[in-house]
Amino acid sequence: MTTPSYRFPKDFVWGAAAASAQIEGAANEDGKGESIWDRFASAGGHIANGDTPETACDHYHRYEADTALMSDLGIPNYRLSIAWPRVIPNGDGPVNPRGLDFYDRLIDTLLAAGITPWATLFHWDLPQALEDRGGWLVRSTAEAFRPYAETVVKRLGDRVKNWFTLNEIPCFIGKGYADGEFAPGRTESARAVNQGYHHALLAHGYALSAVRTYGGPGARVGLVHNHLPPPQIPLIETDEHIAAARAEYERTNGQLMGPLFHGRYPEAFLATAGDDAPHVEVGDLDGIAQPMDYLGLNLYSGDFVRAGRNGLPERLAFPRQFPRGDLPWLNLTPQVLYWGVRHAAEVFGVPSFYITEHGAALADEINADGEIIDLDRREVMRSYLVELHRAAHEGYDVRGYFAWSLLDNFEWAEGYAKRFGIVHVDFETQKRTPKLSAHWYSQVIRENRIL
Ligand code: GBH
Repeated sequence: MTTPSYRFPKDFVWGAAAASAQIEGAANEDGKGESIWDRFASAGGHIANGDTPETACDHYHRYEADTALMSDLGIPNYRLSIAWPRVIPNGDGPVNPRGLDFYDRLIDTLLAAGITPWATLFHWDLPQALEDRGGWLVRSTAEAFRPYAETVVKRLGDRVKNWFTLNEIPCFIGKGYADGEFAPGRTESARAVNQGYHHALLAHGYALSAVRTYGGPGARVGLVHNHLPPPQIPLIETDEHIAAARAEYERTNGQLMGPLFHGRYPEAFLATAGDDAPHVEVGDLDGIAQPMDYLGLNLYSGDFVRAGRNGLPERLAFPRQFPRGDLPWLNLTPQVLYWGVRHAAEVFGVPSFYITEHGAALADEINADGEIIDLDRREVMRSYLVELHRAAHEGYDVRGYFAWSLLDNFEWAEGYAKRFGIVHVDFETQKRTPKLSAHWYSQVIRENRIL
């Protein structure tokens, strides 16, 4: 007998991920304040089919059953997020004890089921009250994040040991304040947006300090990063195309990864930004560059890049029939799981990683027996995991993978029509049905290898 192939490292962390605004519902219950996504939805015209996060998966009331479901599937780790407006309804005012109590109950329920919680402090649901005072474009929002993070870590830190500060700065700043596709739907100047990026970095540093100060023994913390534009996959793995892809990766990630991992904005970024560069106060970069324990990466799709004419990096357009999921940007490019890790390690010296999200929106169909045989999603997950295995095999310190998402959920501006879950949700009845991908994933976890 030969050794089975595609084994993952011992202690590899397998999990599923979700986010508060996408699953909880109970948008106005138990003292929760309004979030920018509640406002964005009620304003109308921004979200497909007029959908809102008001009820979502009703996880706020169904967390016990959802935990039992995870436990039945053998999912040992769960990445959740805490809703800032549930905990501090006005963003920087008094704490809402009932909001904190919910997370307390949730964490206890998870732990009792043997599931390890991984908590993200901010996954886009900014309190509307803070947006009314300027949102991420003003420094006071980052200042308000500090006491919020401290409150949460003090309350849950005896049981939550794995923390993420912010989810995807390029998304909530870029899409929220530059192109206006996401809440709060603003389209501001480059100068203002760069300042917003800086405030988000600052908030990350404050949250990191909160975990270091109040997290107790064994607490660990990192940021969840994503790439806009998508990570660069060399067209063919030759030295020259790899160099082109790497150069483009460095150029497009320097604004965040420079401050985080080198303690400064890269010269190239400052030269390009010119007068639009952010204003930085003394001490800011020290806080931002405090060492993290790991970097989380959300990786869905990449771009192919080659060394073009003049040796300059050139991004290739995707053919019309290139395989993709149920969203225009969701090009199925498994190599992104390898290159997303390798570029970050090579260019910015990032030492260790979790894949905090990967998954696919697909047009699932329920068969006559009520099953969802999502052969497509399973194949996508499988092919991406092969590339993650390759990264681990080559010695990159990839410690875990979280499937996005546990449940079909409120997919932001796409509403409920785009389904990322490994568990199907009927939004009329709230019935949960694990898809084939969930049953398959459960077996992958059990055997710690790709099947
Ligand atoms: C993640 O965002 C979120 O963390 C999660 O909440 C969400 O549900 C999930 O992924 C699925 O979308 O064509 O170059 O403009 C990922 C959001 C959306 C980021 C698409 C980059 C556009 C690439 N991504 N996106 S581009």
